[in-house]
Order: sequence, then C-alpha cells, then structure tokens
Amino acid sequence: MFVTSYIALGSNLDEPERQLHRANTTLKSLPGSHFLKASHFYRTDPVGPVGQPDYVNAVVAIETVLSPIALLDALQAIENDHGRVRSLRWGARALDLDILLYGNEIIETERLTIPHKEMLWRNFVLIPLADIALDITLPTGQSLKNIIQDINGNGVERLSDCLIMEK
Ligand code: A4P
Ligand code: MG
Repeated sequence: MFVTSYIALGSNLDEPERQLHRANTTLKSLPGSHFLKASHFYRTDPVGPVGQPDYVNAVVAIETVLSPIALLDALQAIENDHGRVRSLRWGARALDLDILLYGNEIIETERLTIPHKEMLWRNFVLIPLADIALDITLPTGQSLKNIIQDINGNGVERLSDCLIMEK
C-alpha cells in the first residue's frame, strides 16, 4: 500500500541549489515510489554552529511502498552519493534528507523519529512544507495551517519561481 511521505532537503555546501536539483532527480526514480510534488527552493539562515554558509531548503512529497527504515536507508544512500560526510551535529553538509512525515505514523526508534523532532519550530521546514501540503493534519492532530500561523519568515527567502508538480 502506498503511503504519502514528506521529505525535507537541505544543503549548504558544493552549490546547494544544484545539490537539491540533483536530489530531486534521484528522488523521482526512488524504487517503489512515486514523486508527487516539490516546494519552491528557499535560501535560509543557518541554524546551528556559527560561521557555516547559508542553506538552500525545500520539501518534496512522495508516495511509497518502502517501509520507514527502507526509505531512510534509501535517503542515506542518496546523501552518501552526494559526498555527505557526517561530522559535526547540525554542521555544514552537501545534502541532508530528513523524513518529516510518513503517512499518519508516529515512530520512536533508535534510527527514526517521525514526525521529525525539530520540524515544528523550524521555519525553513514549515514554509516549504506549506507550499505543497497546507491542508494536512499531523499525526499529533495539529493542522499545518494552525502551526504555520505562529511561524515568522525571518531568514527564509524564496529562490525559485515555479513549483514542480507531478502526477
Ligand atoms: N534520524 C532520526 N529520525 C530521522 C528522520 N525523521 N529522518 C536519525 C532522517 N533521519 C532521522 O542524522 C542523524 C541520524 O538521525 C540518522 O542517522 C538517522 O538515523 P544525520 O542526518 O546523519 O545528522 P544531522 O543531520 O547532523 O543531525 P540531525 O539532528 O538530523 O540534524 P538536522 O536536524 O537534520 O539539522 N539550518 C538551516 N537553515 N537549514 C537546514 O537544513 N539543517 C541542519 C541539520 C542544521 N541547520 C540547518 C539545517
Ligand atoms: Mg538529517
């Protein structure tokens, strides 16, 4: 059975916009999955260690038959393919792919926390998510419309002019 999942993309190294375009292309051929929508791209102020470059962030929606762990494995393989080196927590990276939501599931395991643990207070996640999923309700029962009302857009600047809508 297909489950809709939202994936956050972030990059602040090695031409971030190109990293995100390339990641979108790869996500379009993810096994057992259909690519549904992609948000605009946003230039965002870095959160975490100071002195790192600005990020480019986006969110995509897919539907997939992959289990949450199989999806995480596939996303980490894509990150590795983009030359991602895991070092400092929240440090600079060529590509970060986080699973924000997986259907209506709440998951708390060693390798996975879904909904993503930081998503509710990160404007660089919520603003692109709202581009493509403004009407969703989170597994916690909160509507994205309500959550987004309390979010300011400081440090988040839209880069691209057109949404990529597929299917
Ligand atoms: N993990 C648990 N839950 C998930 C999930 N829902 N999706 C585990 C993906 N992974 C999940 O992640 C560490 C481990 O988290 C994984 O092995 C997986 O089992 P990681 O990507 O290797 O390390 P990380 O990204 O450095 O850590 P973390 O805590 O995931 O960082 P974040 O939250 O991704 O933050 N500022 C701006 N403006 N834009 C950004 O995109 N991103 C970060 C990274 C910091 N500052 C930023 C941005
Ligand atoms: Mg991550």
